[in-house]
Amino acid sequence: EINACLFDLDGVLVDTAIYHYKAWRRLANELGFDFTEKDNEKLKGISRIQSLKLILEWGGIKKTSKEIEELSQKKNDWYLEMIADIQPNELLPGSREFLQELKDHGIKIALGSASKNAIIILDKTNIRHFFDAIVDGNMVQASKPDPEVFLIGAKLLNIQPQQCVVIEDAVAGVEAALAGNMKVIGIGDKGVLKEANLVVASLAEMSIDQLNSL
Ligand code: G16
Ligand code: MG
Repeated sequence: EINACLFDLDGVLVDTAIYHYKAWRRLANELGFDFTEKDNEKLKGISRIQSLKLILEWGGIKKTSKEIEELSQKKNDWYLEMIADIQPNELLPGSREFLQELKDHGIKIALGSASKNAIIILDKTNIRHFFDAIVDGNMVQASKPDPEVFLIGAKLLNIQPQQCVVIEDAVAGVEAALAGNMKVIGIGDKGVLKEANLVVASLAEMSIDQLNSL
């Protein structure tokens, strides 16, 4: 039986994945190279610093840790500019409705995001009140595919991992959920999120019944 749902944020509830992509590409371009949307899949769900290290590798560029810190700050400033005016209408299809359906059925709700900007986004899109627990990038030591972010969420909700479903758009996040002994629903492409227990195109396709059939 499923008693809790743990949501990833970027790419699941809100369409912020595109802003991360734009900001990282701007940085790469400034450093004299580019990367593709396919490369970008590898950045989803991993931390800011890890993303930057991977991008620098792609560009064949070496930087000191001080420079890495400055570059990640620069990307984050651009990202914050892009999300400054984010509106509830940038919630992905079905997000608010599915959160409401879970609430109506007494299923606990947690956030499990790698982002350090998660709370800002929950506030601006008016969905923070749905969450019984919020775990974000400021609270974890190890990032996805490590299960830490979801295990902390389950603990805060006081629900066993086996009774949790994670909803994720990233390969790293699907792996994290499975490593934590949780069920996982992928949002996006079946070919990419092969390991998920179920893959749907968006939360608009989700219903409570599907949770218990996993
Ligand atoms: C998100 C994105 C990642 C991003 C990470 C850190 O995680 O998917 O691409 O690198 O947050 O974001 P920030 O720079 O805002 O701390 P999630 O777990 O919500 O998908
Ligand atoms: Mg995501």
